[in-house]
Amino acid sequence: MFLDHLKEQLERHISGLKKVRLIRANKREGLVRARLLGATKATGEVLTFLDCHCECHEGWLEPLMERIREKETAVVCPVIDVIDWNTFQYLGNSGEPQIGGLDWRLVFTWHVVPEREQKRRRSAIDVISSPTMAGGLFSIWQCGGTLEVHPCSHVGHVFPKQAPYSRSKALANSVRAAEVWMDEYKELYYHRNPHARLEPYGDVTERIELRNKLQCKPFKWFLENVYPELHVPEDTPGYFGMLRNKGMANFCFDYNPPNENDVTGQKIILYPCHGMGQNQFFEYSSFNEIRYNTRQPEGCIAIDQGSDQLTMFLCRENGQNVPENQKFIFREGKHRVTKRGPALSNPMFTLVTGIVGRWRAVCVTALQRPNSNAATIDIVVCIAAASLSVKDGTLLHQQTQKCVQAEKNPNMGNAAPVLRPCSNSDLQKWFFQERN
Ligand SMILES: [Mn+2]
Repeated sequence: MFLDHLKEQLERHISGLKKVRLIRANKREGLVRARLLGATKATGEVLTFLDCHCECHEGWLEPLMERIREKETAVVCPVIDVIDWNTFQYLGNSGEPQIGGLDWRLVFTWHVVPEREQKRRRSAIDVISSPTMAGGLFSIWQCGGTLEVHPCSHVGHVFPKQAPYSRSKALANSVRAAEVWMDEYKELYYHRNPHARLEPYGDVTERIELRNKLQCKPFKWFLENVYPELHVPEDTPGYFGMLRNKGMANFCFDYNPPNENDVTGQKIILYPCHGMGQNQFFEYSSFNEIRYNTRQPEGCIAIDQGSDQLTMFLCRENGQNVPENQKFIFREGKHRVTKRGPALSNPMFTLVTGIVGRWRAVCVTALQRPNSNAATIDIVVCIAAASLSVKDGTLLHQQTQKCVQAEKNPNMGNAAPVLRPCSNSDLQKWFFQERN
């Protein structure tokens, strides 16, 4: 009853149109399988895909066709205008079109056309190179194609508030994309989504064979040549994951951005560590930033002037300097470490006394074997000591010279990290952990 218009009514309507065929699936297939079904039945030279909740603007098709004729390896998208979810009003998009990107959760993102691309274009009606297309597709680039947005082609689209069907395969699909296309960079995805490592993603052998057969380029090439705006995290071991407190055991840095389109402005809180990455994923960079980089653009923790609370700001652009209020020193103190070991079990103890590397070793009780050459000595035990750099775990905010401290109730609300004068308290000791 509710969907009657998709039955006979639809058939009747379409039977009056030239060139249009209605192909029905036997069951609800979802977006991508429906597209593939259509593609297998299509007979034309060019495939065009539209969602069912689209409305094409006048003259939308010609610019796309023209570009494909000019360059047959180009995959061209229209500018996607918004159709209001409540009223179905067509809201044009007057500004510069946006292009597609992705973040390290492999979630599709929109962003403005970068300067280098504006410079490359010869006119306002020239196509715009886009790292990904809506949905997040990117591998076309690696295999010799291009993804482009044509500013002269406009199609309206209702952005659904949520998918109308279960998307239980979404995680497995992301994992497949990471496994087939991202080479070693897939680790950056897994660090931010530890549960994805456990997801059964089926067999990707055929997809890898296809990639090899088509001689597709490495993901590194894509990052450097197509998407240099995407910041590639360093993810140095020991400096990413959950940021846990030592005094308030089991409490971690946690951040909830205000919405999907804006990462900034909220305060960092402390919440029981869940080990799922996402909101509790942070990375300490070699530039002394604490980055919240599960999303694009990336957030960096900062201190608002005069405040003792930690707030999310945008990180600098690649190549720019780190703002002073975003610099935190994860302090490393010199600690004296001693080791005691049986002689000769470790090459560092082969000296009777002396310095090996940064170890100063003293070996005691040298015995002479009864029946051996007089020159041979066995060393029984060695004690070695060294001053090693070990993380002491305090996070010093450089500008204010205060330390980040965990507090239960700093502001009548959630537990949160706040700036306090540095002390030796365990509440000021922090450490990164990849997962629980
Ligand atoms: Mn859609």
